[in-house]
Amino acid sequence: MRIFHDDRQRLHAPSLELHNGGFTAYAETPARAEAMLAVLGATETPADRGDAAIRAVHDADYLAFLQAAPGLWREAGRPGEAIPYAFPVIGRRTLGLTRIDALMGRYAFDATTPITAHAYISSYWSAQSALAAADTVIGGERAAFALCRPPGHHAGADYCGGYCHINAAAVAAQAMRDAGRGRVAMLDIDYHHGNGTQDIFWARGDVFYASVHADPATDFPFFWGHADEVGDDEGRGATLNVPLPHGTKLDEFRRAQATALEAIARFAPDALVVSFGADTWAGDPISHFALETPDYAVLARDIAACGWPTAVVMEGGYAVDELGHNVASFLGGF
Ligand code: Q9C
Ligand code: ZN
Repeated sequence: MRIFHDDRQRLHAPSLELHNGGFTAYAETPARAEAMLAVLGATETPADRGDAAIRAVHDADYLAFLQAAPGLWREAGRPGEAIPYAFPVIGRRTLGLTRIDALMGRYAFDATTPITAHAYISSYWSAQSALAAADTVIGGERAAFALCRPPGHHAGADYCGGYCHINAAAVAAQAMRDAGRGRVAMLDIDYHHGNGTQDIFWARGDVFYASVHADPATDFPFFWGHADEVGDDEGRGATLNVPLPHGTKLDEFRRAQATALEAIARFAPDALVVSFGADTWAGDPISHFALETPDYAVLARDIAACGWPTAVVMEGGYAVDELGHNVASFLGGF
């Protein structure tokens, strides 16, 4: 399987994150990409397809902000990376504020996603890797892998969060639509619900979003991913959420994924984008499922058996030492 990754995806390297009331080492590190590269072997550098496909998913003012924020932070006299702390929760006007802290809150939904000087460039190349995988699949290959890091599925059209700034999987799905694939499905099997992807396609009937994830009653991102969220307007019925409890093992996860695949099959997609996270692994330091390394091959075989051209986009997975093996197991299943 062709694998796409650009070295610039490893520039973004936040130092700290707010975790359970204190600051701890940032979990989403460049070492994650290095761990995958060490096990997966040869990768290809994606071509630079420009930012039109990124702009097809994200708002222009948000993308301008991502690029400006590190400079505004420095101009405000701040050391280190830009982190928000005040948010205009539902009902507050976003106003025309220009203070960096106001902008940070306006364009983020959590405080765990610093905008470093390299956040945009790393996320841009992560999206280019996803676009290369999408093009490969559109070109006739059965499957391709975008070794995306930073991840993307928590980023919405105009917000960052959950370690994500640009939603590479959504960019890939939209690119497939723009390349003439009439119906595109997305299967998200990261431990966390992909709230950004859900929001982006919430009111659209041409992109089906199905997610299997930890119950947001107990897990991040809390405010999205509940079973009664099904989409709206044209998109009503084109969102499916299957929340699962802590301790979930292969059998239960596989059944939930089968439910998602059956719904996708009824949608009859022309192509599939998989948001794959290995944070469902039993030893993941920030998650609470209990999948084992060989389980990923089982899940991948179930997906591959559906026969849809599939671009796999990397999302989470924070047990760095096992990450490469978990990803290799999954890709091997194709
Ligand atoms: N105290 C992805 O897997 N923070 N993002 C959790 C726990 C956010 C995970 C904090 C986790 C985001 C792509
Ligand atoms: Zn995750």
